[in-house]
Amino acid sequence: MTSIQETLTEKLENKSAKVAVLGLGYVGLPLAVLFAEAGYQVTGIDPDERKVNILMSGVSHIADVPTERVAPLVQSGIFTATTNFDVLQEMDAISVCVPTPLRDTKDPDLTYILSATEEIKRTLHPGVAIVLESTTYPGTTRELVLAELEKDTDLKVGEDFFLAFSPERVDPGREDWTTYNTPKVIGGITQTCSDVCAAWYRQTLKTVVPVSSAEVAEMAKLLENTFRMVNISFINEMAIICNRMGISIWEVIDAASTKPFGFMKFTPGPGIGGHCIAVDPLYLSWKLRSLNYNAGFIELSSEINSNMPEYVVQRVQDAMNDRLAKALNGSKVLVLGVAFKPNIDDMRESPSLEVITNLMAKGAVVSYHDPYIPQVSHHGWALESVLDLLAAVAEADCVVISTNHNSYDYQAVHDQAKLVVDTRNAMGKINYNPDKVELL
Ligand code: SAJ
Repeated sequence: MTSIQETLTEKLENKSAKVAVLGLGYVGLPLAVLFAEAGYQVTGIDPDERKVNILMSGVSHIADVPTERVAPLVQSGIFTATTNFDVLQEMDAISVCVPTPLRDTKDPDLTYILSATEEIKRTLHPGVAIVLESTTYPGTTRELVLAELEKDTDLKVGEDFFLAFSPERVDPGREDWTTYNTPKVIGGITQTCSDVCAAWYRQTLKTVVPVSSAEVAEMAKLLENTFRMVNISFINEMAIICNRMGISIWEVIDAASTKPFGFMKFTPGPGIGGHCIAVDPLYLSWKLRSLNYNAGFIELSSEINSNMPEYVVQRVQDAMNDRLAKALNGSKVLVLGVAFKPNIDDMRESPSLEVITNLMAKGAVVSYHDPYIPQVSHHGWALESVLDLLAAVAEADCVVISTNHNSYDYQAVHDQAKLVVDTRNAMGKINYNPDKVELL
């Protein structure tokens, strides 16, 4: 072990190390607060001055991190936030928690990782541990981040600075599994990188799972979320198959779920939203294309999910035709729930938005309601959530349940509606009239 590695490891273990977290979003802020509560002096860095100012006033902008936890850390000075990346020059440990979205072309957008890497490069010095947390394709840490850090410098990875990947596993809103107690995989560019970075994370998180390389850690996260995406697309296709055979997919799932082993329940819906499951697998298939391997299974799964909004609109059109003898064109359709999953206000990649777009394309007069999202603009249209839900339900020719928030009174919606197309089996919770309810 070099003296630099020894000294840094000691500072990380006795908490005298100065820690920086780049990116103060739903991943970075919980981690920054945990580091500070563990006793490190923590500097959160984010280019968004609004976020920094809110935090420096002792207020949290992230629901999972109560203000009551942030305020004392700011008041004591153990946690500070800034937009100034120069502070990296004094840091001993840096956790990079920046977004990795998709471009409109569905290709990875690595601009945030690249700009964070440039700032770290600009301030790189001996004796610093760097952990990338942002979900990305296998090889990013080595081929992109390390390659940039090693340019025009005598500093050596694994000797002077230590670089690892540790996939974030934050599920916003979840209370049982948190940043603290969710096992944390971590893999370094070299063994010494793994050792130093794991020693750092072990001081703060409940369970650290070292793996042999950054690539294993990068791939583990993609396996986790591609597994989920593929299984959701599978159950979506099973829903289409069951509908063609006049069998209730919901009853079939309930029956299959009685198997105590060898089965895992997923439920169909209007598609996949969110910034994880809808995005992460496409990072993998993009990387594989560069290796001249077509990940047919992933591409097909993504295609099935992308087609679900159109399938839902077809089911609406058929239900109105069969049950109301009404054309979709010119009819009033109310969509319930535009968030990408129940009980949250996040509508990134939400399939509900595509359902609305496709309904409008068929000439429907579309309105929506979502208790968490007051207004939406998407692909050339803009709507505000209706204010009087039940009045809107009564006025609509068809109500589409797209995201099944718990706060809805589904019995009241059912009783007021002429026709309900339910993509989430929300009506399964009540004694519904099958003459006016069409389940996916
Ligand atoms: N969905 C279905 N059917 C299902 C499950 C989900 O249609 O059976 C849809 C949801 O409606 C949503 C999308 O898929 O539109 C994604 O849902 P999600 O439950 O996977 O929620 P996310 O996107 O918040 O996923 C996060 C992920 N966490 C991380 O990446 C760290 C994922 O790995 C978790 O498994 C997931 O939360 C979770 O289990 O809640």
